[in-house]
Amino acid sequence: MPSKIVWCDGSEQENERLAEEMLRDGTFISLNEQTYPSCYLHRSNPNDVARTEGLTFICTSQKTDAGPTNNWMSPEEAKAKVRPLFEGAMKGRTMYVVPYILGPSDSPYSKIGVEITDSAYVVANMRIMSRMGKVALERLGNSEDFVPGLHSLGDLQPDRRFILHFPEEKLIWSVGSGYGGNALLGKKCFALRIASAMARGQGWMAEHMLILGLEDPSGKVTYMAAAFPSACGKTNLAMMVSALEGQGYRVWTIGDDIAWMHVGSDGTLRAINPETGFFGVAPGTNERTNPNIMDALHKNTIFTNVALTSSGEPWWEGLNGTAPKGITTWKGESLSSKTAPAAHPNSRYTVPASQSPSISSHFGDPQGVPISALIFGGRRAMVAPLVYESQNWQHGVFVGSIMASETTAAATGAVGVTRRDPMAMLPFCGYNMADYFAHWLEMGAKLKNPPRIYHVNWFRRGEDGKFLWPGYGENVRVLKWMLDRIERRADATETAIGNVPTPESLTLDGLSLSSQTIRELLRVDPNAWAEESQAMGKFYEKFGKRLPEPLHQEHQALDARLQQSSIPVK
Ligand code: OXD
Ligand code: MN
Repeated sequence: MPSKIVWCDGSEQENERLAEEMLRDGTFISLNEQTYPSCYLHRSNPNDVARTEGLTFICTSQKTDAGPTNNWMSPEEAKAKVRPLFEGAMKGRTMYVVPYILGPSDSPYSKIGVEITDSAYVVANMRIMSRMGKVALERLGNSEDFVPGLHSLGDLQPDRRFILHFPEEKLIWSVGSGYGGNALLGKKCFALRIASAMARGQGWMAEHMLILGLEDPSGKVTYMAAAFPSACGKTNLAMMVSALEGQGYRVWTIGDDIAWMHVGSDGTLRAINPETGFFGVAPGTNERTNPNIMDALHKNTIFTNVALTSSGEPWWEGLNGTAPKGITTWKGESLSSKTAPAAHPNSRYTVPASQSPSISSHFGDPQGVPISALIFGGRRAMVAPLVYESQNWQHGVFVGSIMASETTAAATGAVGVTRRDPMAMLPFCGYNMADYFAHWLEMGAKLKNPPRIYHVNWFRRGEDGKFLWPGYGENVRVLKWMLDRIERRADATETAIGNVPTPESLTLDGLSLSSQTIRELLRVDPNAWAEESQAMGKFYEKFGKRLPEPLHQEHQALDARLQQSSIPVK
């Protein structure tokens, strides 16, 4: 029952009109016109600052099709429960109809969605994150082939908040939240949860992966896609200023969060980025950790839940020293020890990808880019070495399936707890994860030259609790090792878990790491891994008989190798 309906065309004029309306009603706060032109701050409801996985449901007719790692409701139950929350929800508000394309407008791999929302903030974000408006309607024409998404802010009460996915009818309902992944339905809801289910049926892959190109001194670019859980540095890695630029190694960005991958006519795995913007975590972002995004953020950017300086500039912890005097927190209060931190730990920027100096010339390539390496990674203080290489596709799928990471502020819940997060898809897989593993295994068989699969960990800590690896721009050294493996120029030591670099095969010149630190970074401790293997076994048990047999075999093989290499515990 909205009082007004607006069909969004995605034009500049429409965007300006919406921004003016939001400035008037307080949804947007303007930022410093000189240093941040066309940038705005939005403060969300304090109870609505991150994805709410506990309120996110996969609604399939059979519970087992959602699997043991998803919340489930039957479609009938879900609709009966949530429909009343939509009744009259838009009374007195404007309803926006937001058509959008995920993927390049002229790509055969792209898909169309239409989001209906009563949030102008959502419209403004969707315009940055996708190809929105007229271009989508034109591509859609008379076709009915689009994913409908219904969104309303409702009353923003967590007990009346639901994010529902109906993969069987390709439909999304979300009510009670205005936060990113809960409300920008093109992102996690469509591009990952619904798309992963579609991809399984249609023989492609929708993954929680960044896409980057590593240019070598000859100018050749090798493309890699990498899956990390939320807030583990995907954006920083995708946009990295390479520490080896002087030696001719450069990183180009295709995407920072989602990869849609198809088998190309030449048998290679080809990836497109369905999005057109970056919805990144602000805290910790600075000139050292991500100079490219710092460059990009100074125009046409929406900041959400960051702090505000007295000169009208955005600020967050980790930007530059301590908070400047007179700063206002993300809640609009003055900063004190009681109101700290100034920016919410999951505060975000929404910025057009085209504004990054690192953007690849193949960003909008309708055929996508050919992927030579897939990288899995997590945040692990211990156990996982800096990098290791799987033996083959099947072993690589096993490595992805046993991924684990310490939780971050990107989702509500405890921070810093180790949880198993296969392929970084735990919160995003729209069907039974055991079937998802089976789909991965099947995809390998379709590829003529499957990408090599790696695992990395930038977060290993020494006995003093400090990070052993400098990270950020130095991570290019690890990417270079992968490239050298692909080109068969780098050595590795075979261990129980996979191939680990020999210290000499890594390019470490210019870094002052002691040989002991390097040894510790690369160390595979069979006893720690034996414990890890038990945790994997527990996780696998959840899936019962549905877990593909090849993964059981890989797990047993790992145990056998660990036993051979184990050091007796005193
Ligand atoms: C994201 C997330 O916002 O993964 O990309 O939470
Ligand atoms: Mn993400």
